[in-house]
Amino acid sequence: MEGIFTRMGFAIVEGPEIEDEWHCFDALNMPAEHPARDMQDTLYLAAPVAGESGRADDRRTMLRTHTSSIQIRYMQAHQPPIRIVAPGRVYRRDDLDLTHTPMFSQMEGLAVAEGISLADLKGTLTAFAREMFSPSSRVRFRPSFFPYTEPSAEIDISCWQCDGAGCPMCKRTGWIEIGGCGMVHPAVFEAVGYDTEQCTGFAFGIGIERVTILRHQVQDIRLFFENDDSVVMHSYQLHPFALVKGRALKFNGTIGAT
Ligand code: 2U9
Repeated sequence: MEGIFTRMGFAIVEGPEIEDEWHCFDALNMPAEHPARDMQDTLYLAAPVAGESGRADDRRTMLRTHTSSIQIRYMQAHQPPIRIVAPGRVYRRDDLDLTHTPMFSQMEGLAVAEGISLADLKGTLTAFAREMFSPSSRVRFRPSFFPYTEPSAEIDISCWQCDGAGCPMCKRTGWIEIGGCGMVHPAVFEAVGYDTEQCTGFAFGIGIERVTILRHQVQDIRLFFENDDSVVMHSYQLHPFALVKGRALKFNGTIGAT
């Protein structure tokens, strides 16, 4: 995923997993008591930790619920034009099942400049889908709501198994949801001090495990975190430079062998 976006001119940016509420919620148009915060309930630390800025008021209390907080930090430090993707682990209160874990990974993208439009967003996501899934992929936007984008949409990709005809993989709909997106809400630009008359931007979020599950027909999201040898070795076969416990494993050709 990083390769596809860097080839389109996006820089990769990372940031802290322990965050403060302002970077995770307030700056993204989710003030205290906003109902959207309920859906992003997370783990709070018993005692705040000091942020790397060293400022006395830089106290971090929670695990980030999305990597948008990275992009808020990046905008505070850089003026437009910007084009970044922010991959990383995020945390949400969620019950474990086949498709949900309280920790998962996402990649969010953000492009801000004068004249950026919804057409740029759709073109970028279509180019991503054609490299990631199939050269004949099409992208569909389904209207949705997020406090930090307006308008907002869910991103559907035409099913790469049946090319939209309908099959078990797409539950006979012809479409597969991979994330959400929209045009950045002006309140977000105001929070970071950008001129809302000068610039517009698009943003998107894609679940990394979700993309992997779909591409490789993984049956259960928990397999990614259980450290089962056969899964680890199989992933290594797919990605020969995969690191396990900090060292590269050599694959001897037999899935399941260590
Ligand atoms: C900034 C402003 C807006 C990022 C966005 C989504 C919609 C979204 C989900 C996809 C699957 C999270 O991993 S997931 O569960 N994300 O639906 N994310 S718009 O919007 C931003 C980001 C940064 C400054």
